[in-house]
Amino acid sequence: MFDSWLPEAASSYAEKIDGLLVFITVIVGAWFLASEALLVYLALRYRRVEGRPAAYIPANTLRVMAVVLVPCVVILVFDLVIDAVAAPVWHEIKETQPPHDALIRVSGEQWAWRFFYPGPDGVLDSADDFEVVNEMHVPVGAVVLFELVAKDVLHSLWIPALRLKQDAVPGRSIRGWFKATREGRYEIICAEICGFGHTLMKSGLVVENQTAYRAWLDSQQGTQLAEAGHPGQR
Ligand SMILES: [Cu+2]
Repeated sequence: MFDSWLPEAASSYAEKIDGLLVFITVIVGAWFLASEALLVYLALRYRRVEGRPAAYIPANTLRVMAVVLVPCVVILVFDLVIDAVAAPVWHEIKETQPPHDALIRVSGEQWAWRFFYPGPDGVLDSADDFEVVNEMHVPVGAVVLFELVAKDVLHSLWIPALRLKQDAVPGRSIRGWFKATREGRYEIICAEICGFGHTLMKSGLVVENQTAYRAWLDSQQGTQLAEAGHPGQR
């Protein structure tokens, strides 16, 4: 039911995240409705009545204390249930790193995303690296390992279709992974207010088949080598 309100799910772990969202929404939603209903009932039931003085009820018996303690225990139990259900998902996404097919360094700056590709040697910070601004290409069905950095202030890499959000912190290189499962073009947004141009800090994620991805890689490498060879013409 709630799934249709969410953006298209385009990663291997998107459905698990959506499942957690629905699970937590149902539990919290039920509590919200129950507590608001009780609030309205009590406000009406014990409203001011002429001639009925307000009563002072000290919480010195277990029966009275139970009014607070029982809901606290129930909430704690639900909290632990949510933790238990969410922990395996967290472990899979954040604490394990499947073997990767592609490596990309993602850099947030005021106000753009920059993507560094390792080039044919597969190693970053080598001579054949190339960079792209505001558009990341990845092959569909491939595990992408990303190294997330920030050049100036805090940013947050948010790709709603992948259900991926990760803060980018200056001075740190944070690793993560995703596997895009559907071809298409998706939004990359900055989810951390990072200054005047924050709302303009949007990029595209292009998920494409191997052939198109190879062709794109070749075109980028060709362009950048040509540019490097003719610096005077830029
Ligand atoms: Cu930002």
